[in-house]
Amino acid sequence: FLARPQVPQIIRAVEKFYNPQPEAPYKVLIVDDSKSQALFTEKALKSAGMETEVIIDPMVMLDTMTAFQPEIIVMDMYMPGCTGTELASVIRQQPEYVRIPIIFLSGEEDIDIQLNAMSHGGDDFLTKPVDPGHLATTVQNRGQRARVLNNLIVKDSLTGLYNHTHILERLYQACQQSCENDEPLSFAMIDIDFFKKINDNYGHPVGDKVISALSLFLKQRLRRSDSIGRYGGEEFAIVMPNTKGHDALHVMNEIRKVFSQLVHSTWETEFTVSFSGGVCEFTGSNSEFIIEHADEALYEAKKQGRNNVQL
Ligand code: GH3
Ligand code: MG
Ligand code: MG
Ligand code: MG
Repeated sequence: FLARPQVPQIIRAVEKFYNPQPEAPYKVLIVDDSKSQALFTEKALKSAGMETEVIIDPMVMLDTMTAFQPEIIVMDMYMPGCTGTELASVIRQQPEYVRIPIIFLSGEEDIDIQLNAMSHGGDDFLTKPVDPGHLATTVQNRGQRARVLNNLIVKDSLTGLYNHTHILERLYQACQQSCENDEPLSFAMIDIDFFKKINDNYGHPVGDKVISALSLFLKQRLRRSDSIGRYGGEEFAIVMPNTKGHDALHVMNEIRKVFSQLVHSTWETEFTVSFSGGVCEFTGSNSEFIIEHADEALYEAKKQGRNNVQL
């Protein structure tokens, strides 16, 4: 092991709120025109703890992918209307699906056909009849790597929150959903108060611990349907689907009150930290300015003396 640099001070607030979520089951889409084969595959994957969705008509593939958002695809080769190879080519043309592992499961034994399928985007080619354990392990391994890779791409390494790019993607998707379903949506920006002083007084590693502590606190206090991102250094962005502006303001104020009372401690001293926030409700007509409006509300909160949230 390489020795990691020791952080001289420890902020206990971080450990106190450390509560990792259990890993969600892998979501696997099974595409097979044979019902009995699809059932066999489904049983093998479900008994390994995975969540599955089966389609026997390849024509509904893309719609099902949008709705189900699979992490792995297990696909037959020969189906009415098209081949697995053709389907894989179509999937790989969608930028958002480039990283999804595609595992072919077919009776096709011709190696040239198998290699051709893989050259069109397949990651593995398993031949029927397949051992259920072999199938489940292949899917599990592919899913695990895809998740690790995806986390590296969408998450911030210090906090585990979504990174700047991905929280904006989440906001964009939430705005679309809000319009389609005519549901409310709120967006909040928060910024730690006088953070420069924390760095100056206690050092950057302690500043980092405060950022982590607030991240964990937000994860614990917000709903699973909310998306939390690290927008920049000590700034966070929160997307709250199905939430009216006044409710978002209330939630953020409750979180702010409790957080500002937490005592952070180093070996030498104890201190408290607050944040300010700005909330904006999405209305459809303000879609281009939602970030600016939340930012303006945040600026107002700072102007009002900090440790408060404005709508
Ligand atoms: P205000 O209440 O007006 O927000 O004051 P502030 O001191 O928090 O605001 P300012 O934006 O001036 O300072 C933010 C500081 O955050 C500056 C930068 O050095 C520090 N910072 C940014 N990213 C990180 C980080 O990842 N870790 C640490 N420790 N500090 C960071
Ligand atoms: Mg078939
Ligand atoms: Mg700032
Ligand atoms: Mg600040």
